[in-house]
Amino acid sequence: MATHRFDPTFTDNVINAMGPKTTPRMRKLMAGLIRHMHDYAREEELTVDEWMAGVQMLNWAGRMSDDKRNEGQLVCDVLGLESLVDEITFTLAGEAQDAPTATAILGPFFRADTPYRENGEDIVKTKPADAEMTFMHGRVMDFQTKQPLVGATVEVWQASTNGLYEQQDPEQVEFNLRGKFKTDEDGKYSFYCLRPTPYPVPNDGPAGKLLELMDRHPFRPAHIHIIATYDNYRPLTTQIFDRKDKYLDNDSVFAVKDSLVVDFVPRKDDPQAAIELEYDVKL
Ligand code: MBD
Ligand code: FE
Repeated sequence: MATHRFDPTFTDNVINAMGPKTTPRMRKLMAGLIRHMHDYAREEELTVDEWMAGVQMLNWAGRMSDDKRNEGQLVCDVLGLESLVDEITFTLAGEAQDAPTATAILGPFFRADTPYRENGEDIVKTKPADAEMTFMHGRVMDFQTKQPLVGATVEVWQASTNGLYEQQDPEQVEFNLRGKFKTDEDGKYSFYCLRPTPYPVPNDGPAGKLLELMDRHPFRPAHIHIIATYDNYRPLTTQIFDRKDKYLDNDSVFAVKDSLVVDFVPRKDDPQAAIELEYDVKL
């Protein structure tokens, strides 16, 4: 016989409906999810109309999502979930006192098939009129020994000055503002890029609707995404942020950490770039 929804055993019945062939981790994750969702609905006295509005938002996110628009992830991002999970995953793994470079979220605009480029190459293949060309360089090193890691991979991506990543913008050539680099015999990488600029996350879909309903702005501080990998070291996914940016303290996706804030400085005697960023990655 069905139990009344306010009967506390109702939630147990739903959880206990899981069969023996589920894995222990799946059983635990689903039990927690069901329990928290039921408690949430009871505590907030969620109405059918409110629940249906949520369902419609999920359906909308699904309809919008394709390989150029990762709306489900963006919805998680504006609710702080990707940043929370990142923190849980990489803090529970244990940080030494003199720690590796801090992690930050991957975000919805990563592309798996970014090409390798030569050190010193310009990733600005479609140059916007207001480009502030920047030379970014540094080393990848072992966080404990500080030894350079030779042949490490540094992958980067950034949005253009119009606030769009290459796959969002038909005006940019494919893989514009993206590249993978291998560190040289001194553990060094280098490339030319744009000084990153702040921009709003796409706000014409459910993530934008949620921001509007919560009376929040969609802006992210200027950032460059980095993934660094080397042999059997723990891969690093992170972002670095411009110290001069006005959104550092209110990133719409909650990804900023103090240790990831960097200083872009003037660069002399380089016709290709008037700005420079030296950044070492510690794995
Ligand atoms: C971005 O550019 C981004 O990096 C993240 C994490 C979320 C939305 C847009
Ligand atoms: Fe981004």
